[in-house]
Amino acid sequence: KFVQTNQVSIINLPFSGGQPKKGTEDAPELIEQAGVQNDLENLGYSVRYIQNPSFKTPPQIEGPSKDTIKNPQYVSDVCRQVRDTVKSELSQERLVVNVGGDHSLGMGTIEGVQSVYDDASVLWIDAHADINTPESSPSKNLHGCPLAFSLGYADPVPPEFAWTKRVIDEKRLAFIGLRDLDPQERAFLREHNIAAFTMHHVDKYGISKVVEMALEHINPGNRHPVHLSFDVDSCDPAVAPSTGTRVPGGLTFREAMYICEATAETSTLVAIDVMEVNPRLGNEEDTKATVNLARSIIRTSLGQTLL
Ligand code: NNH
Ligand code: MN
Ligand code: MN
Ligand code: MN
Repeated sequence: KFVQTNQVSIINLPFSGGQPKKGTEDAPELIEQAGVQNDLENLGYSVRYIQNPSFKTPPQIEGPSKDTIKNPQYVSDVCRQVRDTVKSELSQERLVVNVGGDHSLGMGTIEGVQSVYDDASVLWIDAHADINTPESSPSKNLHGCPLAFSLGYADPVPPEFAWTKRVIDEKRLAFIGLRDLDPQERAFLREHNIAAFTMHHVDKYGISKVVEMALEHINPGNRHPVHLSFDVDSCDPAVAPSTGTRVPGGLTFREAMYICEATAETSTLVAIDVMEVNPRLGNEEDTKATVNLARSIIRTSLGQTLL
């Protein structure tokens, strides 16, 4: 069903069009410079870098009203391109690491993964559920909406996003790290019985039990490929200070790494997203810590800390 390979494609996605703070477009280059390729080569991987400089085109402000979703055409065009790039790399029997950029890119990475592995599970690590529809979104920022597109909840689908489809089933999706939900997001999670582990669950059961429950739910018997989508704001602001929507009370560095290690141990990982690093927020030390967190998420998910 899925390949065991040492070939990895790192897809740099310099994009900030899904939310209002400039800067996430600078993250991929800094994460690359932190030495990710060397890390992975030391682990025995062969690395191909894919660059998407065309994403840097500044978005025009579309939608004159505060009641409509922001930059729909720009986000849609980029995400569709991302879907195609992810699909093409996975089709060559390679693993993919998608380095954002903001989390609206997730609608593209999910469709790309699902187009090659249609039974893949998604483990979404985030303070937020990113499951707003354009209509339900209070902020009208598309980085809060990718999963609504992947689950087919946006009804009607805005014309710009007509290419998106329902590509994942609720039973193949789990969250860890949630602590900032909008009303309709909470309603979707309850109504569809989605495996949603909040920080309350992390405190109550501990990270090991939570990861075990999440993986057992979406990937019983390790029979499904896994797509790990990691928003760095899942981590505590002390751990990931340079990100656009910091929420107190997040994952510790070790809890974040534990999630990556437990996923690595299943040997079912086919794709990783590392999203929402914004090097323009915070001071130099903050940026360094957050870029290094991203680097650690990547190498740990690919086995660095396992024996
Ligand atoms: N739920 C909010 C929204 O839809 C916040 C989304 N922000 C994120 N998501 N960083 O991960 O706008
Ligand atoms: Mn997110
Ligand atoms: Mn599918
Ligand atoms: Mn988030």
